[in-house]
Formats: sequence, structure tokens, C-alpha cells
Amino acid sequence: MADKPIVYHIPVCPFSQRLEIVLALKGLSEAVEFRVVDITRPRDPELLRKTRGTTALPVLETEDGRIIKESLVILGYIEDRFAEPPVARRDPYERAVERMLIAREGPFTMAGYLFVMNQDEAERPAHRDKLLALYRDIDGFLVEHNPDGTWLFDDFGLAEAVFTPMFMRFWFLDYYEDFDLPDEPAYHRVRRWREACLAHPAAQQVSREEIVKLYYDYALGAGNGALLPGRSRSSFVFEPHWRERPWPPRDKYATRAGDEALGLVA
Ligand SMILES: N[C@@H](CCC(=O)N[C@@H](CS)C(=O)NCC(=O)O)C(=O)O
Repeated sequence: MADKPIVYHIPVCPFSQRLEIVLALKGLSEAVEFRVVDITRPRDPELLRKTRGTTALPVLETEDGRIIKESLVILGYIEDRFAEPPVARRDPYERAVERMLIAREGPFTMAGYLFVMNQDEAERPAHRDKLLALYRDIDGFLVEHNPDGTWLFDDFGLAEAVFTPMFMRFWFLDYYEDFDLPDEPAYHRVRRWREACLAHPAAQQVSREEIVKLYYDYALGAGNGALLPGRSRSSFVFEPHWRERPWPPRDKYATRAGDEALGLVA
């Protein structure tokens, strides 16, 4: 029997970062053991047995070997199990409001990932419009529930822990798609929220440089550590370390850098 829960995770994964943020907010980063999985290698059969064949991470294994999947479900488990200090709202109505915002994370995540993985330049405006519409929707929600504040409520809470890792991953859109929020009133509230989320001390597990370099293959259409044609290494490999690699080319529709240009081979 383990002496604390184990989270199997891919270090740059946004869904795992949600858990790291909530534990950091609670001052309980040591309450869970994080075990790193290399997404570019075949999955350990023992872990596959535990997950009954599914490969998506994070997965939490309790001390007595029971398995919990899905980052939002694991967040709920952490919140219930390590209740003090709370990160989720306690008041039933406020909790419902928090959940309504969190319910938007799936379409938001999907729109950003489909945008970065798009390979058809003619489709760029449609992806941009779709993501902007989702940002406007979040802006409207924040204006409705806390027009003059920064956070959804009075501080960085559960909704912020869910969205911040996505705001960080979407640095790949700034870099590879030249995407930014327009400087228009329809985005002012969500921009204020996003900037405060990005700067919060409990959410500094990854950097823009790390994300831009590791997600290069997503920008060329290959997700989850898959190998692109002509390449022998994924941009998600652990070695060489991302700090030692050059910044990838930004013009993803014109240039497809190989292993050497990306600093993936010695
Ligand atoms: N809905 C899941 C998504 C998890 C997910 O897609 N994780 C990615 C890493 S960021 C993954 O494990 N990819 C590898 C795979 O699916 O085999 C959650 O919220 O936990």
C-alpha cells in the first residue's frame, strides 16, 4: 500500500497542471506523489493494466490501488479528500456559478487545439472566429457575475485552476497563429481575468518557452507525442532538454522543421 495517492502524469500536460495548481493553492503539493510518464514511449504495461487499457493522463491511484481518471473528477476528489483550505466555492449558488463556467472548458480547449493543429491556411479565420466567440461568451459570463472584479469571485479559485493551464497552452496560438484578443470592450473582462490567471504564483509550473517548443508537433498536426513523417523524434521528448533547443519556426504553413533544425538530435 502506498503512503499517499500517486498521480501518473505527462509534465507539460494542462490537465495535470490543474491538479498541481489546486494542490499548490492548498499548500499540499507534497500530499500527492507525481510520477512522470514519457508520452513519446510505449506506455508501461503495468500502468495500462491499472487503467484498463486507456492511455489518457492524468490518472490518480489511491493508496489502496483504486484508479480515478479525468482531471475534473480528480480535482473533485482532491477537494473532497483534502478539504481545508477549500479551493472550490462552498456556497451552493456560488458553486453552481463556478460549475457553469467550468462547463465551458471542454469547447474552449477543443477550439484552441483544433486551431493549433489546423493545416489548411484557408481555415484560419474560421478557427479564429470560433475561439473569439468562446472568449466573448466567457467575457459575458464574468461581466454577469463579477463585472468589476478580476477573478470569478474574490480570488483565484477552482474555475481559475481549470482555465489557467489552457490560457498557458494557448501561447502556442500567439506564436504559431499570431492570435491575440482584440483590444475591444467585448474582451476586456476576460482579458483582465486571463492576465491575472497567467501571473498567479500558484500556476507557474510551465513557461511559454517550454510550451512553444514542446507543442511544435501539434502546430504541424501531430498530437500526443505522435511522430510526423520524416522525423525520428517527437518535440515532446525529454532529451535534449527544451531549454537547449532553438525556438521553432513560427510560420507553420510554410516551414516544416526537421529533427536537426529543432535541436532534437545531438
Ligand atoms: N479529459 C481528459 C484529457 C486528458 C488528456 O487528453 N491527456 C493527454 C495529455 S495532455 C494525454 O494523456 N494524451 C495521451 C493519450 O491520450 O494517450 C482529462 O481532463 O483528464
